[in-house]
Amino acid sequence: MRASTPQDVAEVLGDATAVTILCHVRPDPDTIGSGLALALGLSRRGVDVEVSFPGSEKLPRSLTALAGADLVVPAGEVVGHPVVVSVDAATLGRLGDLGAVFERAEHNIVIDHHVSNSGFGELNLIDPAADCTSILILAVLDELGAEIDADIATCVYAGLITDTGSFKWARPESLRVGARLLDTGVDGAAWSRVLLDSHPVSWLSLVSKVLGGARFDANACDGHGVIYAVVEHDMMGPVGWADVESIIDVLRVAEEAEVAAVFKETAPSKWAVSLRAKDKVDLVPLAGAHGGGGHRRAAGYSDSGVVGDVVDRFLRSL
Ligand SMILES: [Mn+2]
Repeated sequence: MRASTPQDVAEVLGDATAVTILCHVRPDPDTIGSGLALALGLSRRGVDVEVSFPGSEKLPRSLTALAGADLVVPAGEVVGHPVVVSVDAATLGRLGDLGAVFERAEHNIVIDHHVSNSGFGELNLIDPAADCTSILILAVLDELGAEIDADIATCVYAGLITDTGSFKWARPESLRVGARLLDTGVDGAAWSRVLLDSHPVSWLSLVSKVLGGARFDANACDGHGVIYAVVEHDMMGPVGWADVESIIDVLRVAEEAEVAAVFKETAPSKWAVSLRAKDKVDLVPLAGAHGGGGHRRAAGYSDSGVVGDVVDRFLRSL
């Protein structure tokens, strides 16, 4: 795979008249922020743009207030333009049914920052040194000469603050970009609250139930310790999946555990497993052994079956 540069991508997008932008399944603020920032930049050049993500779920409420959210179309209504861009998806599988739209494009482009991304596009702008995909989108927009106003900057900022955990593990470049974005007029305090610090009251009782059932295994992972918890489908009640995604951030504070895992039953017997590590364990091969991927300290995979088997398969693989 030849690595593509922001210039390479800008060259193709600069000539495009219609572009489809695909975000990953169960979209997070980085994939949606990336998609919308690029969509806004392109539509202002007169490009016909559609943004979508696989599945029938709605866009999480916290993301609907981003500028450009009106450019999102349901997966079933995607036209599939000649140029298709995948943003923040580590594999073609993360695009679900929309993977077919990606594959049949005249030109397809992958923009991502997951180290496990093998490069499944014709152009592959993949930079594991970037804290988020949206920072790579900003580089492409700069190459296109797009004006980065507060609307576009807010979309980029959404990916930046969430993928760096409010800049907790941000690299210097991310802080410089963050300052540049805030200078355009992004309301950083409001978006931090909306994207990172807001959950319904029902989330609190779900978290208390899930954490109450958490298990700690001090011997797992060569004695580094693992903590894990399970969110069964019927426990979720009114809590949406986007709120469930953040439970791992509560669980991973356990200081005796190097690795934290949350098993989320997204549909009966269908599981999404989120993994976090501190500094000793590389999660990429661990998630990879289960068909998933991600980053060294944050990764995930899918599994199916009864909860006991899914958890056992995980524990045996450590
Ligand atoms: Mn990301």
